[in-house]
Amino acid sequence: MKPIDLRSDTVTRPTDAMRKAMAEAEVGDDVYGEDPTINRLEELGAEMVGHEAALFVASGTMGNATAVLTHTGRGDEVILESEAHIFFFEGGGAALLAGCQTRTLPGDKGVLDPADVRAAIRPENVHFPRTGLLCLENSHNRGGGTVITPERTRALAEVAHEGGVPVHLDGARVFNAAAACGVDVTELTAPLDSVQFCLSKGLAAPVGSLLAGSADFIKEARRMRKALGGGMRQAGIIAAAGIISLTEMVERLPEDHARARRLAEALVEMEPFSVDLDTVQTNIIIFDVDPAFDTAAGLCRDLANLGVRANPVGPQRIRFVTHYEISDEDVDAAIDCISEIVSGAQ
Ligand code: TLP
Repeated sequence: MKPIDLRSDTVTRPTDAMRKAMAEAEVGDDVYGEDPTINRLEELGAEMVGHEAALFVASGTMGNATAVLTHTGRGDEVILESEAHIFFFEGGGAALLAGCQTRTLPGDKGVLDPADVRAAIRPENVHFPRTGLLCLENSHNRGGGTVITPERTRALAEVAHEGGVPVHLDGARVFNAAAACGVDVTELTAPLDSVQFCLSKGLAAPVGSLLAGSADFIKEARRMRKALGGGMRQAGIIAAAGIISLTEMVERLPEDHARARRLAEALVEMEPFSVDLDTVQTNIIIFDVDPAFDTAAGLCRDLANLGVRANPVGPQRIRFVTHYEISDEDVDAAIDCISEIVSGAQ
């Protein structure tokens, strides 16, 4: 059996069209602004998310770090949802690189309440840090791929802007979120001051993310990217794959969502697992394993022995992610493997 890799949508390999585009890419020195393929990708990306300009960066983490650095000053406070990727999984970059402290607020399945954000924005007072930035995450990874709707996005932007605070979106999977809401992605991105979105998750490029915002913001972000060592040269070679991501890979995302749903519905039927189907809105499934049955690590080991790879995200919690290398047959085979383990243990 071919291995079924549900660890992440980052595991996808470039498509044949991407490899061809990469081999044929026209390139130049991007630090001089002379890589035509990067320029094309940046223009296309900015236009798609409804912003003036965009910057090609090596990763989602670099895009988020560049955004935090560009928006804030030392000692500022950054408001984040308490399970946000920027807070949880990015090496403390906001503190390490931007000298910011983080203020986390619990969300409902990863989604912040505008009233909580309003209450967390610091008034002017010599004792307080300045609230420098609000970061949102759509879809929300640790929330289970949950979505912030266009209405909630606008409401959150409004309270932040009323308090003079810019808003950055960690939109690593924002095209998944838009597909789930059935809206153009601009509904989720245009009301915000900057957005980072990944080409190398569900969109299957080998490398890269884009950071989008106003022309002035991106001009400054370009300096920050350089300071982070992210000024690349003939990187049109990789940007070429990103253009295919945006032109060919966005439309198929609902297939991944349907497969995630099917997998989640099968898990719900199995005694040792609990999954909140309300959270299964995109291509991520997070579910809990009854400790009387096994630990998350133990079940992942048993699954790996049967050719299904998955990551524990807590002692009793596992994440599955669907992507373009997971077919309907793979979903069936994964369900069979899980059933086999469950029935073997009884
Ligand atoms: N997430 C990865 C791991 O880091 C957990 C994954 O497998 O899901 N924002 C969000 C919401 C993300 O999920 C990720 C990657 C990033 C940012 C960072 O992107 P990269 O890995 O390109 O730095």
